[in-house]
Amino acid sequence: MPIHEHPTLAQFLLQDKRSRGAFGTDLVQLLLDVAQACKAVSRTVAGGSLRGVFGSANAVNVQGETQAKLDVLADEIFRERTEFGGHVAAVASEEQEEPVPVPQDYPRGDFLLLYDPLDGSSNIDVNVSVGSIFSVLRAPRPGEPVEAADFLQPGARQVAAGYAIYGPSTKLVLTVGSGVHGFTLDPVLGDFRLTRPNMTIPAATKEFAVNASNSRFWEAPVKRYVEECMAGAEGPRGKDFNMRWIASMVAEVHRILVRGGVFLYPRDSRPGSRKGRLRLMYEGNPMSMLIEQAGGLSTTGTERVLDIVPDELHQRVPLILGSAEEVERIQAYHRAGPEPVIDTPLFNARGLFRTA
Ligand code: AFP
Repeated sequence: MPIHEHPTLAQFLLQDKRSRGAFGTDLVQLLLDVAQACKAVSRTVAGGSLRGVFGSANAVNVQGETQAKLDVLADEIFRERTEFGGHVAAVASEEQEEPVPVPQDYPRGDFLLLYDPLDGSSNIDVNVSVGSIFSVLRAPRPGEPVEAADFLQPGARQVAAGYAIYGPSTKLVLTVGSGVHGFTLDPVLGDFRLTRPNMTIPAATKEFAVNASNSRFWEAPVKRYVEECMAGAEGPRGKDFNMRWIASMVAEVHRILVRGGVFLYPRDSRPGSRKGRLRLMYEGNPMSMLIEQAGGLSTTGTERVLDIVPDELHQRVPLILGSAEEVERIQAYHRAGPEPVIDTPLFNARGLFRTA
């Protein structure tokens, strides 16, 4: 592959910096440190059962979720690979209750890095794609010691966001505010090489991703949307849809960026999901920046995710994101209020599927 056709991540970022001047070398260096962390996580995940990294760490994180050994390892890798370079003031992780300032003897940088070091952990032991998600904010008081409140910035203030997906190949997808670009890890040379410049999401789609087993807990607008998709060509949408659910958000978002689609993890009536399941700061915000940069939309159902002013670091958020026409439709259903459940032979009034 000629290098100019598939520039490395470093070449691509430096070229963007030189041509647009929208960011400095310090952000380039931070993103290269993040890429190194993703490579190290990729190799650790690939080690799998041969390296004894599967299974539970017999610990519970701030979310109250049992940590996989790889959750803990990936968290350590991200912190060690990013705190030394002098580009961050502090990091915040799904696996850490509080933000972690860089050690006293390291230079303090101007950025705040947030990450979910391993998303989709429940898929690890069954060899399904997992990933890492990251978000970059500016430290509001450069050079000063970081306070937890410094992280509580709306997603619209992100300067960069992205994810790595550890699948049949390891890919890195990121934005620095000028489109979304996909890189593939060259396993021989160890470089991330540009393979999908300017990823864009088709406005229309026939594919939706939702955990349909939660349907009885959904609010009416979401029930209406999913039931209309399930009704297919005979229903109000007049076309058939396909459903996917990988239970690894990174994989769902990657599919949507590659071929379109809509992903829904809405709030529901369960005690732990009344504000949604996914976390705003290091899942919702970075994925929403990517989706919008690629021409899609990302909403809670009633408001733009990137406009949310956070109250706490680990707050959850309802997420509906992807192809613009579908997300706009779902938002319209939320504005319209309760609608009658559609009356077709496939559905009874009580739920998604015929019980007879
Ligand atoms: P884990 O990291 O605990 O596996 O959760 C993954 C996730 O946060 C997101 O990546 C998936 O889309 C979603 O949860 C899956 O949730 P369900 O298991 O409720 O379907």
